Amino acid sequence: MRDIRNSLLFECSWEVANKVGGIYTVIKTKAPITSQEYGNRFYMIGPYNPKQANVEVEQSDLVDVHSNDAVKQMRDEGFNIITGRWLIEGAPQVILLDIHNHTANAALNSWKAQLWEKTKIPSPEGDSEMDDAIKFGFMAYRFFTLIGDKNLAAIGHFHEWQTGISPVLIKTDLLPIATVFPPHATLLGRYLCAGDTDFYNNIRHFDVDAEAGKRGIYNRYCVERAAAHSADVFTTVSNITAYEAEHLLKRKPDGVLPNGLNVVKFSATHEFQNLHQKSKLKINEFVRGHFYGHFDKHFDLENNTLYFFTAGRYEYRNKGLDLFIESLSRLNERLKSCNSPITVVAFIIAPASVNNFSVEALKGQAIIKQLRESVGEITDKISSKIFNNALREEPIDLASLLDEKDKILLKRRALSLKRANYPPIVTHNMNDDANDPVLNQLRRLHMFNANSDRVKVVFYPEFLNSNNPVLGMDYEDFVRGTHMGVFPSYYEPWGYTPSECTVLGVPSITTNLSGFGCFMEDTIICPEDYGIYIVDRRLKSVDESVNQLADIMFSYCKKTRRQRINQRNRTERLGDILDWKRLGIEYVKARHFALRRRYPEDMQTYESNLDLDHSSGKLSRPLSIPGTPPGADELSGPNNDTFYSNLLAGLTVSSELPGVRLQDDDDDDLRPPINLKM
Ligand code: G6P
Ligand code: 1S3
Repeated sequence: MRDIRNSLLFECSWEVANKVGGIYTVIKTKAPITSQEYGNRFYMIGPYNPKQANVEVEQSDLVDVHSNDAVKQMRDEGFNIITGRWLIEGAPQVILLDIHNHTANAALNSWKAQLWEKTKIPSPEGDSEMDDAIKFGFMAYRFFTLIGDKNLAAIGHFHEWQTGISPVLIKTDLLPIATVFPPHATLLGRYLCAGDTDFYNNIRHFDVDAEAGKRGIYNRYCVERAAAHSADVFTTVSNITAYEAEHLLKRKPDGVLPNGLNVVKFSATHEFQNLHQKSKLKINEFVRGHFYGHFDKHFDLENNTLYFFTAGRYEYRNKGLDLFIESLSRLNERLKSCNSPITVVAFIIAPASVNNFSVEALKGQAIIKQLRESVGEITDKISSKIFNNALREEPIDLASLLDEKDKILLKRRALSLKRANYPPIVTHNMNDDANDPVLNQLRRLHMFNANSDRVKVVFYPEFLNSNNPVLGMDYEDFVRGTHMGVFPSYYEPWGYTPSECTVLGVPSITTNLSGFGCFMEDTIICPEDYGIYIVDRRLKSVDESVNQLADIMFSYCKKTRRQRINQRNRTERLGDILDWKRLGIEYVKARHFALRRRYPEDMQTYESNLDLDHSSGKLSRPLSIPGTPPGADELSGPNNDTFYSNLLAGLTVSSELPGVRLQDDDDDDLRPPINLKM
């Protein structure tokens, strides 16, 4: 009989100690609760990227003998495998497969032939991403063949198509490994949405093979579809992607596993509010440099400027950059026509192909730095003059405080603030400036940061980093300092960006085509009360959605500081419902179902013995019960008794969750009743 209680978990992803995009956030933030549940029976398998692994992984042997032996055996066969602990919270054990070593490269053609023989999945020449996925898939599969043993229960959880070949091979060769496969997004969905297709209205009618072929992704599509059909349990991150997967991959997912975050709460709300102010001052400093020479009574950083931003992968249509810019232009007109005192600085942070910061962007920061230094020196001199006069009890001659040299210096600094041109709309030299879609739309809408514009734009085509000379801030600090995140995506399986804003207490705008937006709509009666605004991109025309987005931003501009502070408090309280301590439960269910499907008899025996622990005569602990996470008693998620009694009833296919009780927040005088859906 298999040892179900001590089952091993192998989570495979391209982004283990290798940051590419959103899945890195999923696996990294989830690691603490999974480590708590599985301890040393939890492994993460990924490709070996020396640049990142060398700084993120501490090498060591694996704890479990079976797994260690399997690695040793593969090394004897010539493969290069790095094992150790990923230096993140939870410190999971990692197995990193070097897909570029000689043995793996030499085996590629034979693996391609085997893949065709076993599955009829083609792998034509010249698709290096497919080649990498094949090498990774076969190496991971080799590992699974070596740990497969008649007493061992093991679960392989494979994230995205890049790791999809292993579950296909596990199925075709009937290896005794229980498998779970979430594609996160579908390849075809992403490609179709990025074009001009009316995706959601036509989703039932696509000739999927032909569409994949037309876009040159047929072989990868085959891997994704085969993995979806081979896995014991097929899941997605949201209901909207479940719907998409059903039509494009032709299997209805068994359940939805929403993406969580590791929520770290301050004991008092003023702490995160203070951080907002601190970060905002840093953004102010950048804005002073970027817009030097253009500050007048209408552009008042201290009291009447709001920072909106969007950030993410540069997918112009999918991430809704088109909608954002169009709505900013309408917001600009509205603010102008009502003579609003508010200026909005809108940041677009999306990495593009660039050749360093532009001279103009660097010059602005340098000019402001010089001005600040000169004013600092003069102020020091003045303060010591006043001090010495006071010490000698002499009257202060105000006219002599500034000497001639200082006056000339200040005049020179003031002259350097004059500029003939508008402040730039982009901070970098773009490699393809003439064809860049963001720049072209800004040009078309005449959004050039003119003095009269009430909405200014800054396109920052690089990831934020505190070491950068322009806007040198880490992403989290930057988000904290802004007033609102705007993510009007057209294609967004989940969308971590608004979710991250929420836990940082920053209101955000999302859409009812994003997994996160739908989840919030399903969970909270009125998300707007909590600073989660959802633009309708399903039933409205593009023009109507643009107007709705502009309306939301315009209403936000009319809020008082007090109202903004209150709203941030409410937004921050929502963090609890996005915490892995709560959402991780869906993962527990998915693994349980995979075990049931893969080892039905062992599970039946196990479950029938579950109720009575014969040694103590007491009720035993349920399967895979997570250890109590720190602070879990404070968390108002479902209690374990209810959860485990519901577990056998099935996975959650809709994202409806049991109700949560949010902590009261006494200083929120506009607090609405807690309106979460039950
Ligand atoms: C936080 C700080 C306050 C500050 C406020 C500014 O709440 O604790 O000291 O006044 O932010 O808010 P605002 O929405 O104007 O950036
Ligand atoms: C995908 O990353 P993306 O930004 O390409 O996976 C993420 C994690 O599940 C998800 O949040 C996002 O919506 C998807 O699009």
